[in-house]
Amino acid sequence: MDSMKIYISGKYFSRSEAKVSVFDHGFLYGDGVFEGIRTYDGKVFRLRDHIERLWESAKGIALEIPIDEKEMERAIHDTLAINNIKDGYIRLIVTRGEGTLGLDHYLCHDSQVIIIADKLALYPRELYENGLEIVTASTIRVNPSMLSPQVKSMNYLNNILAKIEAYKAGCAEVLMLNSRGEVAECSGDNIFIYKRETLQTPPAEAGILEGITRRVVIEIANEIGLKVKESPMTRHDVFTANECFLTGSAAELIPVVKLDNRTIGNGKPGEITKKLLALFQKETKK
Ligand code: PXG
Repeated sequence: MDSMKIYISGKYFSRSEAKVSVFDHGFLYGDGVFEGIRTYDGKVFRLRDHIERLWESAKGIALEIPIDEKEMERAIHDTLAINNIKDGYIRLIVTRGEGTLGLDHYLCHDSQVIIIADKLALYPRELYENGLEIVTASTIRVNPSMLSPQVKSMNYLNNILAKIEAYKAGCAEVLMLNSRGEVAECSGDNIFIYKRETLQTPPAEAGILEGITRRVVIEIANEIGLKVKESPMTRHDVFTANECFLTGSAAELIPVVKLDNRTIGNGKPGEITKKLLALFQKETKK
């Protein structure tokens, strides 16, 4: 669709004209940060949280975002308006900018701010109705002492390598363990289980991206008096759970019914999962 208008550092470009330099370290090294955000009926969901996370990611890699938060918010709303998108997906990207072929970040200039507003590409409806089957990746989630998974950086190769394993296994998502062998998260979603009247999800220390959807689900669970535990989990906990689901801005909540070909609970999307999804969707309409 070439009617799409993409924001690049204050100007709008058609899809075919939206380009950055091949000397941008975002391109050369994945040196930059991003966010993926949903908009529902013209309202950007948890925009403050996403902006805060973007600024934190940037701080984590010593990248200065060339505009301030207010300006970013304005640019996001303008991009949505120009593209006439009320329900959709927003991708924010901030690159390190043009530099030399060397690694030196301090030689880079002209950091680019990019905003893409698009229609949603969701998991097929039948996966929400029947639940996902996932497999465990042999690709270990990057250790936080090497590169923090809290930094939503433009280098997603760790997650892509895991996603390739999902594809090879005929699955839409894949479970990633951390270097201690504990459950971390999926390639682009956080994971929850429900067992013994308790909702459980791996803590930040497991080496995860602390998803904004994850946070909202925890808030909702607290509001309805559901016990929530953020504590280390193993595959055993998933195998023996009554319910399992994934969370992410694009997916919202999606049920998981099999891990490594082993049935979770009764093999159908669980009641708590469905209830939380309904409450989450209510939250997006507020
Ligand atoms: N973990 C990882 C590693 C992620 O990349 C999430 C969890 C969920 O976070 P939020 O804040 O969205 O609840 C993500 C989400 C996409 C897409 O197009 C999503 C992500 C990354 C790349 C693509 O859905 N991140």
